[in-house]
Amino acid sequence: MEDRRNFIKTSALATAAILTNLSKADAKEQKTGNRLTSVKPVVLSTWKFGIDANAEAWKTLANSGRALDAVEAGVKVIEGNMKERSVGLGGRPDRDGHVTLDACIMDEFANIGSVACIEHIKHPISVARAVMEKTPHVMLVGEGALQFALSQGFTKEKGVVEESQKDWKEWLKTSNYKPQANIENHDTIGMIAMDANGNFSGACTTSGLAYKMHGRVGDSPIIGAGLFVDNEVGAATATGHGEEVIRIAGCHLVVELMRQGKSPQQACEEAVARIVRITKNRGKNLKDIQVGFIAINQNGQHGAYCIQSGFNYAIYDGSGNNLVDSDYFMK
Ligand code: SD4
Repeated sequence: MEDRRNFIKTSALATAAILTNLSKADAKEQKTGNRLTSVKPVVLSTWKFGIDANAEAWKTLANSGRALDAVEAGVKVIEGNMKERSVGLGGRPDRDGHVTLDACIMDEFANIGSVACIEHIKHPISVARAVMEKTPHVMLVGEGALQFALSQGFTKEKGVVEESQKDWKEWLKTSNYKPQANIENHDTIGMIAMDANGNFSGACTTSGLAYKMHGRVGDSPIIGAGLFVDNEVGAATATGHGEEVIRIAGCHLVVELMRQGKSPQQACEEAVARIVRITKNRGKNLKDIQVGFIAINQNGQHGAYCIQSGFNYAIYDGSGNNLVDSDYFMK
């Protein structure tokens, strides 16, 4: 009897100790702004086609898979859709008629991989991942990137899809290069995710701005510009005029602002404000520029902001897969 009483007493004390430790840990989590279980997993991606990409990513996330696998699988859906005119081989060509693709990927360990100006490859994001996992480098471009892809068993696809050819021939009649804000309304796909373990990854892939100069590279394959992940803080990705995103190292800026205590929304707004200031200082017309950022932090909070109306993003969390209109600067 005595033994049993002692056992119960000891058990009760042990349980109390565990509970105390747990609540201390919980309190610490709250205080340090660490991740909360209720918001995991979560995935966000740019534009309306983000809904389809998120749905694919969710299959991995919902099964406690890794964010890295989720984001790669998610953006591949859009890369593989030949009807998309701004991502993958269905994208519009440069002014010389080449479809050149940019993509990058980043994981929770700050592993990074990127390809720029690669041609004839259906899934540049997977080549970027191969650069990350199988080379001593972080970025391969042009012909070298293609040769590497072929050495890894990727297939060389031929030709430009008919619709893009037609658009290009039409464009050649004027050859007027003036990228317009939201004209295609579904641009680059940037995707950021936090998995069930609270780890972040991101992926970004695009055919870039239509009728760009041959060899032009935008922000999308540049770690810190079109995408940035820091497992201690969160993740951000961008869409829009890449030159403007690169000018402020946009996604690195968003993540660093979150590190300093800004919410994802505040961080996206401040990054846009910086582009606005710089654009004005450079005497350029803000009306011609669109840039949108999306971001998440360790608490699963998210934010989005852009220069002008028209940008939207898809978010998939415990409450489903939803398309949201981003708030914007030029009201
Ligand atoms: C680029 N940021 O190549 C990409 C294009 C894009 O909305 O996102 N357009 O500059």
